Amino acid sequence: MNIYFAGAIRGGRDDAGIYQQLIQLLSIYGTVLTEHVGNETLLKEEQFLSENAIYERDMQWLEKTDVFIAEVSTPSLGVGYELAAAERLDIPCLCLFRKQQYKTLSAMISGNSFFQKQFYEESSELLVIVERFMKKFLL
Ligand code: 6IA
Repeated sequence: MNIYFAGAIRGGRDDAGIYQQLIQLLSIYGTVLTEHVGNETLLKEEQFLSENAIYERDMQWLEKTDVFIAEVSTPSLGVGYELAAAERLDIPCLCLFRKQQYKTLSAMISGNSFFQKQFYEESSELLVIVERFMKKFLL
């Protein structure tokens, strides 16, 4: 199973630790195409790719994606774009949002019934959330 994980890069790296945890959890179920999102070393290697190469590669990965998971607590133009692209391709999407004071999820995500949403407070909740979502796609 090909899994596309999306999380903020230029949007801000405050949640990078959570991305890394999620990628580890998701790796149990299949190939995470976008491992670099949670890995600073792999991200540094991306510096050698042109902006267009990054865009084209990510869009090609989306074409072969079975399941899309986005951590959307840190707002990111790139993640928003990828979510819209995943919706166009009819890929099942789960959006994870950490509840925080003064922060609310964009209505373009929370108001769109195509996207499944899960709200959490602690990263320790993610194991059960991911398990519940992923088991629907296991044969
Ligand atoms: O707008 P953002 O940068 O926050 O968008 C993040 C999202 O777009 C992630 O989910 C990625 O899948 C994708 N994305 C954005 N930038 C990159 C990238 N390198 N490499 C791979 N995917 C990306 C950016 C340059 C890097 C050296 C900082």
